[in-house]
Amino acid sequence: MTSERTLRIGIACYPSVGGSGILATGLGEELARRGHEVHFISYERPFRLPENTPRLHFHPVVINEYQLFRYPDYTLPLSVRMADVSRDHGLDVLHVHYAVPHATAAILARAMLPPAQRPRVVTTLHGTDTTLLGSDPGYGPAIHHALTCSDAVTVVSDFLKRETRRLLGFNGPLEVIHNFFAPRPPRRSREEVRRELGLQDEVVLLHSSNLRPLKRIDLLLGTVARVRSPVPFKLVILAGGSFAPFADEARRLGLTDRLIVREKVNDIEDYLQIADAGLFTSDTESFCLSILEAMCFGCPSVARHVGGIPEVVETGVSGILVPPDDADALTGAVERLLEDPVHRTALGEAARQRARDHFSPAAIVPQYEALYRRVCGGG
Ligand code: GMT
Repeated sequence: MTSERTLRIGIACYPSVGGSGILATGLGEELARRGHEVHFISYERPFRLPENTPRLHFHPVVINEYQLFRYPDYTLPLSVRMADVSRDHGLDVLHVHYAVPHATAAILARAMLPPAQRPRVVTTLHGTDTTLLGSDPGYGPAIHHALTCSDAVTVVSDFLKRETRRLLGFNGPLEVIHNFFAPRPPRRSREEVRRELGLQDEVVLLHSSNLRPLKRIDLLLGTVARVRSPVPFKLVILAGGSFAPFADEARRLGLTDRLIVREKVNDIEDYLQIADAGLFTSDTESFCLSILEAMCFGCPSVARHVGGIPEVVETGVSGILVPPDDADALTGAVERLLEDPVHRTALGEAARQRARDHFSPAAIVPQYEALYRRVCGGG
């Protein structure tokens, strides 16, 4: 903690399994650890947010479902809660993660307050808020408006900065602050987790995601099905959603005995610690927090050279990136990692080092603190 005044910071995010919520939760925790007062505002307690932690508070948004409305509205109750928390706790900054609907609600909340009680609004774009919703004519103009009205806008990669300019036509200042991950100590030993998964001497290939279409689970399963290697291995999927829609395809590809699926895992570190290599097949990622989570445990990943992933992984050094449309290259890279444990360990150690040097709380959180102080007029 520095000798500078500590800040009162509101954080709005999605509470469920998802990269932007994980990042926002980790940031709040780190800010509280550094002496700031942090107030989370969301419809549910973010799933990784610890209870009973000094300076860390949670304010639920209550949504009444009126028969009158065909679609329940979240933006207005969220904005009212943001305004209440800002006023009651004298927030300096309202930091909103994922533009829709958080940035719009924050701008409205600020406008509802008298000038002396208005917090500064910082918006962090995470990915699909630009790349998907940004080009949707039903959302784009509202997102553009909220960005224009924010006191600062950050993006999680250079890639996302370029896409935000291109897709949203937003010409205001955009600051790149990469994601970070602060792993918690695993709750169980490696042996316990391997036993739970029924593993003997297999190498563990890990995939973790929300399984949405852009994660390309078809390509993930197809890649694993094509692997020809004498090395025994299992694909462990940590699914942020239901795997049921993919079960038939997995069976058709003969992967039933290869595959271990765990849905909605809270203690992700338990599984990360036993991962030998990661496999990520997304069509695009603005950053890919899942790859970083694996890197923190010395696990190198194979992924497609898309979006912001090359900012996270230096190919051939801390992981392997392959041309986006080369399915054979994905399989080849997996086979190489399976069969060459020395290379795998070298990549994994470089990945762990890179995560520590570039994407740790120590490297990233001071960038957010400096930004908050700047928008608050503190230099
Ligand atoms: O779009 C998603 O996959 C979910 C989204 C989220 O909010 O969880 O992920 C985005 O934000 C993450 C955290 O900044 C990034 O690591 C992901 O790459 C990004 N997803 C995409 O850009 C597709």
